[in-house]
Amino acid sequence: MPAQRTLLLITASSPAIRRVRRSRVLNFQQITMPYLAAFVPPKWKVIHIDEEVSPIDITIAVDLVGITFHTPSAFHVYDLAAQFRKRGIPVALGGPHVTLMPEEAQAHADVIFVGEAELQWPQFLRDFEIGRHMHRYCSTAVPALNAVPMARKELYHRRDFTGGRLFATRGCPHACDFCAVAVMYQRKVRARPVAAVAAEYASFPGKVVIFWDDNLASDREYAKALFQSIAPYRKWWSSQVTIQAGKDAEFLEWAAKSGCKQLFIGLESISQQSMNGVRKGFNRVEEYVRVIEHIHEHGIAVQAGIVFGFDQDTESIFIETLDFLESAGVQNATFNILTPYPGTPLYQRLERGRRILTRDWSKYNGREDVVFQPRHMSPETLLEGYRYANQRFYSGTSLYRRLIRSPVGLWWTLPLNLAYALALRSARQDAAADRGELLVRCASRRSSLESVSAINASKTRSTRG
Ligand code: B12
Repeated sequence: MPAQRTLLLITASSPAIRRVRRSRVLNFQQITMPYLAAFVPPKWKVIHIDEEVSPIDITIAVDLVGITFHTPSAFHVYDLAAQFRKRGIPVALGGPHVTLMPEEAQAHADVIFVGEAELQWPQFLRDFEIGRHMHRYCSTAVPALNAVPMARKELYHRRDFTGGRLFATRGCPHACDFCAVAVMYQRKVRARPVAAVAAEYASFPGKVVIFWDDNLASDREYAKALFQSIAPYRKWWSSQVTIQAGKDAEFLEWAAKSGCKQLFIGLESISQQSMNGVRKGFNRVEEYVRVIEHIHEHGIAVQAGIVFGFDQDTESIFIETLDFLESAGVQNATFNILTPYPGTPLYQRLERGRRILTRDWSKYNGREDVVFQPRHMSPETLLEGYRYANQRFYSGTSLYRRLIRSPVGLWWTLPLNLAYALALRSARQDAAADRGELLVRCASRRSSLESVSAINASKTRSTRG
């Protein structure tokens, strides 16, 4: 009988991404490796190292290494791969960056996986066992998800304060030009069978479950059937949807009945021109307030995904966005700096315009660096406006304004906001210490942004008048 082989699966997290994520209270577990492990035949011993939790011992004795990563960790992963390969251990790479940049990744690996790997990963393992694997496995057709296994729970290592995480659907029908998903999944939406998803949902011992779907409301009939079947487990859940879901009363009723406590919605911008400019014109800004109210009426909190730096954004966008979030009583928000991930139409557009400032992928983190030349402001202003938004959102005044306006889920949204405020403060102190600066800069930036906004407001009044 052949000796048992050992496979090391790595969820990569570079120092750059760990720095970015230090202000996040909930550092969510990545599903990918525990899920891919479920496809591995039992004759393999599988070890999973999540770099968010423990460092990698490069001297570990294994037969094969598989690594998943996002763009900001690419260079870090190439270094890791080189160290394993130097020891003669073959390295397989996959994930969004590999799918979007296969030629680059190929140079650093023995084998790469382009696209989804439900069919190719088991095929590769069979090929590897007989010593005849290829160097590139491409998913030529998007896989159906009707018989995929549950992720292996014993391989989750992060303490992310959720009781479980899974996906029900994959893909999104839209083609927003900054989003990697539209390129990776070719806009093909697929769903796992409702019964299989409900069984995985029920199998988590914890009370809080996150659906890591791109858009759980892509197929609203499917979503409603799913909600009906998970309702009896009386857990609480959250997921990502588009604004359209917030208009569908039946969707919201069933979501609420089945334990939905919060929906993450990519509002992206309060500028309609910005939304039109990135092919997300279906986000109708004039509908935002009503949709948010509608979701709140169902007892569901809103987490808004906001992006700054679109071509139509001017300096006033920061203050106007924060004014909006406060007046709409939004409970949570994730702010991002527009980041052109390589392989997306946005990247190609900016590259054609010679506006890409760096190809250092570690700076493609959406939180600490601006990697392109914005149209109506300097990169520094964009970065400081982004910092201002975070600070103001988690300030005592904003917290009061937002949560008093719609006290949905106050018992958990208040502690979560306070935890974020504290985490942000300590991340800011660390970052300022890294840069050898004092914290006073942001305070002075705030007053300068506010005076810009006041000037813009008076300009608007005078043009109207
Ligand atoms: C959930 C999620 C998160 C969660 C958890 C992390 C995670 N990935 O699970 C959180 C909120 C923490 C997060 C953070 C970030 N995310 Co995120 N996230 C997602 C989301 C919505 C789902 C990922 C998922 O679980 N998919 C399900 C699993 C099973 O699929 P998968 O990982 O793609 O793996 C499949 C294949 O890619 C392949 N595969 C992947 N790796 C490997 C490795 C090997 C060896 C093999 C054989 C196969 C293989 O096999 C799998 C089965 O087909 C995706 C959107 C998406 N659909 O991908 C964005 C997405 C991956 N995130 C993205 C980004 C940008 C980020 C952040 C940089 C955001 C930020 N500014 O902080 C950080 C980076 C964090 C990090 N550690 O590097 C981008 C990535 C773009 C890019 N070029 O890298 C995506 C695509 C979103 C988008 N719309 O563009 N994210």
